[in-house]
Amino acid sequence: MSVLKRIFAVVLILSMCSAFAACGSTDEATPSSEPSKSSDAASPSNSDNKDKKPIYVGFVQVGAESDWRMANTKSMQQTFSEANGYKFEMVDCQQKTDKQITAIRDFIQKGVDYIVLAPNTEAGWETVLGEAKDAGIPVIIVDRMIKTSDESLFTAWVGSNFKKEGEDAVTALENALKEKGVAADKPLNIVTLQGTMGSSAQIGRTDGFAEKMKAHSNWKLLDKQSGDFTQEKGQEVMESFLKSYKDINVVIAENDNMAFGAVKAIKAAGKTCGPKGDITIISFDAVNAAFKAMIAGDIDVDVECNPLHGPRVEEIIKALESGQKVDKIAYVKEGTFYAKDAASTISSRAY
Ligand code: GZL
Repeated sequence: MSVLKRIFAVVLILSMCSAFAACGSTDEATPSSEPSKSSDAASPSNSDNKDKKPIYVGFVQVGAESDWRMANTKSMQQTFSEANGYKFEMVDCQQKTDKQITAIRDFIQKGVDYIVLAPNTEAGWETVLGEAKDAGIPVIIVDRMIKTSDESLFTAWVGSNFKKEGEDAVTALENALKEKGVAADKPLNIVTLQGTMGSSAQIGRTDGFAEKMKAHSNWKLLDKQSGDFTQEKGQEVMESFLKSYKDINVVIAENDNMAFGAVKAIKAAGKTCGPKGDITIISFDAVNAAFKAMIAGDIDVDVECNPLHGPRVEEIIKALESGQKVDKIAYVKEGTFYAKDAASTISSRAY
């Protein structure tokens, strides 16, 4: 080989080596308990946003059991879009906690940057969240809570105060009865359609209502049974209650879809419900269809449970990405809505 060719070959090899060295320094958004350093100024190729690797978010969703859940899913999908700089994968776990545990392990294998978990029930999370912690993947919990003594297993939780919601339902019932002109000392027979047993939404609402209703010695809880937060099961349970008890005065439905099922069962039994009906219905969630049911005169009051967690979770992730500390626990603000106000309020509702 001539001297000139040798010099050219050496120059070519040296320039190729320096090119490979530059590629190796691109910062991969690797999953870690530390915020990813994708915006690290040291790697000039990342200084421009569009070159940033999308943040990989794995969302372990309860299921698609209710209007509330669909609104929750929509909020997460709209927030963690590709256009917003995310790679977003969601697993619908069909209200099965074991499917959620499997989904978390899959996301660990995939090396996501963040795991967002909407836990179906409170128990059974310590082993799998320990695996996520060992893999250095932050876990953000939304909506319901997990039962654990080790708070290092999750980075942050954002959701509702379910016990307060249950207590608010007692106040809602007191006001609904006043609205109807029912004497405060009239004996009342109450049945409760409970949510998914063992979920913090069910536990909080059931316990919160039961504790605060003790102030009313004339209120009697005839029965409570789970309708699993679905309309179909809510209707089935209400049908069985109507067969067992001839004098039900109040239904506490731990979500709107079970309330919709209860309304169908009550009407099919030839009875009436709502502000002008025999049976008072207090529900939870306050989804759009429930406002329509209040306007139609079927439901008396709705205790809100806000599903729009997407922006709240994004705020947490952005803070973590920039190395800021985040609150371990954050409750969302919620209100109570009465049938008489439903028509004037529905247009302002976000879900
Ligand atoms: C409450 C949420 C509950 C809703 C139901 O935060 O977990 O699950 O009340 C949903 O509608 O199914």
